[in-house]
Amino acid sequence: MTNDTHVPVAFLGTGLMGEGMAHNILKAGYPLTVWNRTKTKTADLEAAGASVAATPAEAVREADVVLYCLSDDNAVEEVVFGETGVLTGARAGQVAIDTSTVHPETSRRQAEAYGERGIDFLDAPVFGSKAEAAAGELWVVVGGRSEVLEPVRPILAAMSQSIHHMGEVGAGATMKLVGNLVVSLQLQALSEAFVLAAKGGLELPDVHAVLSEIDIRSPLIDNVGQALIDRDFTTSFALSNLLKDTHLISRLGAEQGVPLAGLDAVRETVTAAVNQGHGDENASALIKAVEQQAGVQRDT
Ligand code: NA7
Repeated sequence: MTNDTHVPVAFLGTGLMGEGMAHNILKAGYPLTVWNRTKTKTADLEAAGASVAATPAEAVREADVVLYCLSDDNAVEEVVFGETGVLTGARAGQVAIDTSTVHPETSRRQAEAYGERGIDFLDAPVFGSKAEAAAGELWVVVGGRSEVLEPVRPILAAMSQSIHHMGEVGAGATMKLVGNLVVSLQLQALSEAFVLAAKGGLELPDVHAVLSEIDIRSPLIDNVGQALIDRDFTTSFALSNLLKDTHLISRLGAEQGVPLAGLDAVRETVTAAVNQGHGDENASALIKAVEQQAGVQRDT
């Protein structure tokens, strides 16, 4: 159905990630209705041609495909299951796609509620942050049936550079938490390495040059490493969202009987940095907790 760009789409949650995703769906030619709790965040989309709805229920009423990108499980609870939520406006035949990072159980619960109303569901969280969302270069990991995914693939393709079908509903959410386990550990490793290097008398640009070249190099080391040198903590993925993810990963680990000692350490660091007041800064601000623990004084 959706190779046809006349298919009406609704997008809910136009935060750092959602705004870019919605813009790219609009650019691809789909008629788009958007909704966000904080109204100011839909102004640019409206100027670009999107319709703005007053409630999630109103936003989804005329749509064939409904996407959302919300902070966490609680936000999904309110926007999907709430009083004027998606489920109160949705109708049989629609496809709902949750791109938020949530627990796989939240995906399964949504699939069940939608299924009772004849609505198909995919969990389709995304890798990448604000820049990749704006550029339409996210990486999507999907849980759900192929027959549901294939018709909406062009819509997901409008906002991404690749789409990975991981299995049943919940498999996309599980893959996202597995990926963010690695992200968390890399951020912690890079932070500890920089603090140790600086206290050990090395120049950070020299350290970065080595880490960016040797056989452990990664885009995260390249980009976050440079931002740490510049002390640039502009938010593209908020530290508060990383804290939320460490809790989700811990819960998944406990449920699956997998001890995650590295992740436990990251969660403590992130919690300390959030308690220092850095929750709205970029996730890389977790280095500020490592610095404090190491007795390093910094102005920024
Ligand atoms: P942002 O920029 O913090 O955006 C979060 C969005 O979720 C934003 O639209 C919020 O609305 C919305 N939100 C949060 N809580 C609620 C409730 N309770 N009700 C309605 N809407 C809500 O985060 P990102 O865009 O970086 O991340 C989104 C997801 O992708 C997240 O799962 C990440 O881990 C990955 P607001 O504008 O605050 O009114």
